[in-house]
Amino acid sequence: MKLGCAVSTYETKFGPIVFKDGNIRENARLLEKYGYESVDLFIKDCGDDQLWEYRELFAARGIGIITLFAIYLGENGVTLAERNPQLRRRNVDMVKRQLDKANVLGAKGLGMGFVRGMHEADETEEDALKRIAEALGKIGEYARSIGSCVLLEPINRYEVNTLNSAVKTADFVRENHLDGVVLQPDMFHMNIEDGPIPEVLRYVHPLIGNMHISSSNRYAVGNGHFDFVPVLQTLQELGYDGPLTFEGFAQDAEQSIRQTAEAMRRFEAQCGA
Ligand code: LER
Ligand code: MN
Repeated sequence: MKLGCAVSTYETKFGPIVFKDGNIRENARLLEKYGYESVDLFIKDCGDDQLWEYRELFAARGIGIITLFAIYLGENGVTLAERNPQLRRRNVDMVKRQLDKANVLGAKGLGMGFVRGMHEADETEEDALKRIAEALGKIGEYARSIGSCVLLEPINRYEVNTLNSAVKTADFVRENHLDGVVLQPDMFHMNIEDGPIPEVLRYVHPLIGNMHISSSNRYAVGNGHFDFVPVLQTLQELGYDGPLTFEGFAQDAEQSIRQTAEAMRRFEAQCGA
């Protein structure tokens, strides 16, 4: 089992990032201490030198980078659902530049959360999905050409109004033949939007590129009522050996990563692996 964790390189208030103080040197030390092997990294706009520094800082602790999140794009109104074709083309190019940054970091790929965008009040989700599919077609193709990928995350209805469930998102990727786009299912969102998690994981396989884990209440694993054993058993059956990345709320980040690691190892042992 490969554990990962959501980390911000800058001080942030964005809810579910475990380490939000931007003190990544200390964060990397703690992650190594509790046996974490990777991070999903939330960055601000920065140059290649800075990206190399991040990469080496984590690598020195044996920690790889899986998903690069550039949420500042979304905060600046960059979305793939943009209605103006000229602006949408500009946004596609901006997202492609983030894929270049993901490569500098040695990351698996670029996370696609809020940047996909929303449908507006006078249109349906399907209308916006046509624009998002067209944009992701180009971005996915570019990702493949540089050996990267887009990790598209189903996000619940209270945060965004497109691609809420993992099942719908898998259908969207398959129906639009979005090569270079994989899924980043997040158990917190799946709990709201999908059916039984093991069944849904079977449905979306082999598109899973990274998994976000937390408790059902989005705190450290072990606080809520998710049944992790059948989830882990299913992932094993499917041959998924990618990261299980803790993304959630944490009043005390060290205590939360310790608890999550201990709980996950306990659940893994119960799987009889
Ligand atoms: C947001 O709720 C989330 O789960 C993130 O991974 C996406 O930015
Ligand atoms: Mn997530």
